Amino acid sequence: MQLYSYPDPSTWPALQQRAATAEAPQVAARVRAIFGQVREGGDAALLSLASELDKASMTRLLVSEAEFAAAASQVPADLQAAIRQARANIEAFHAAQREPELRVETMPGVACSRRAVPVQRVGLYVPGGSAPLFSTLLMLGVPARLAGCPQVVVCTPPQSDGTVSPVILFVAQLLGISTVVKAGGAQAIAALALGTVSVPAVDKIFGPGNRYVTAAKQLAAAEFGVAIDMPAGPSEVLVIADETANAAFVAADLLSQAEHGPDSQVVVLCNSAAMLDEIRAETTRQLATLPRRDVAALALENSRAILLPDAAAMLAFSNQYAPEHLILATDEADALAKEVTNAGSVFLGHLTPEAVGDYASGTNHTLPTSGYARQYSGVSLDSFIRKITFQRLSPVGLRALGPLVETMAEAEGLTAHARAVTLRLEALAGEKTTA
Ligand code: HSO
Ligand code: ZN
Repeated sequence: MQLYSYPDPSTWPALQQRAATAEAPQVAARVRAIFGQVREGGDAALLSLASELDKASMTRLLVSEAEFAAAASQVPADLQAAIRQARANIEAFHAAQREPELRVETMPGVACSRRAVPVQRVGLYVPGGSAPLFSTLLMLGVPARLAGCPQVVVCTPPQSDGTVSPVILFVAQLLGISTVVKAGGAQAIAALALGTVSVPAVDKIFGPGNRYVTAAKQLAAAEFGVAIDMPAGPSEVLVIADETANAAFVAADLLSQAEHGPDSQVVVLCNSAAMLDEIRAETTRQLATLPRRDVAALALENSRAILLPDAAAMLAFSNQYAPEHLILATDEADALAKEVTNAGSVFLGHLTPEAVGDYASGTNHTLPTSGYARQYSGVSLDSFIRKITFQRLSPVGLRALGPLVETMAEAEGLTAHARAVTLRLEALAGEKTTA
């Protein structure tokens, strides 16, 4: 971890930079080619890409009923119990996000309302690779189910033996999701955007992935009319620690982000030189004991430990950086939390590691990275619904509002708009009825 002592605020933007993605043009070209292959070849292209890229030889893409049936027995009882509690917590937090239908009479006889309607077809991407993240299926599948999305399609890369992790299948079953496609990478996103015989096309694609998946989601959004949850980059954490922090806890938090991948971003801010030294020493010590220490060590090479004068400076830095995860490792966490303006999800106090939000506290772990916390929220129930507005005018409403709309339409030179009102007002005038 690089150490910076009291950097001048003019140098902060450089310290807040995320690692550049230099290979972007090649990635985009490769992704475009894969979209072409999937468009041309459909299921056959997906099978041949699985054999080429995942080293998995398969004859069918969809997980079969027999595979689902065999899954639960391969998941240890304690893991099943943990997953059930996590699911209950995520469900409780997301169910509470439901809003009642909104009804407002803006003028007498002018009734406006707004109703939430689920996105009809959603695709959930669950990364596989070195560590299949079944927790991501919980984080996406629970709100998709609560929102009532009629079609939920999961894509996840096959392991080299052509199977999908039983834990992922266990979670899918728990959530009542029966369409699980063995496809990963850009080809999975292409299939969800374009549709194939086995993979239904969807309206919105969710989920994290490597840079090919990310580029594919961007292409799907830009050219194929599919919505995506949010732009995504490597996972990141920023910890604000003061002299009340526990160095071992902070180090463990930094490493839990670092172990995700070599491009993970880890930043720690501290107003005490002694505490920051301890945190760095503790990080080095704990790193050596991690099975994924090679990955974490690479991430730490690009990570920063920054000494700042006080809490105000640390908050100002963090708000500028807009971290995906923000940990407030201080006795003053509640007071500092009030000043947070840019962050994906915030972890308060010494007993709240990011890990609890990653799995089971109830908040969502699909969060904006790369500074997008300035503009975007994390995934929530809202991500799976649209709000449709309705209005109805009574005769009283039309008589009151109609003339105003005629005036406005004429002022914009839009005669047909005015006429759509005038004809109705005339019809009302011709009727004997009042009201
Ligand atoms: N920290 C990751 C989520 C995750 N952690 C999944 C463990 N499993 C991105 O928010
Ligand atoms: Zn994590």
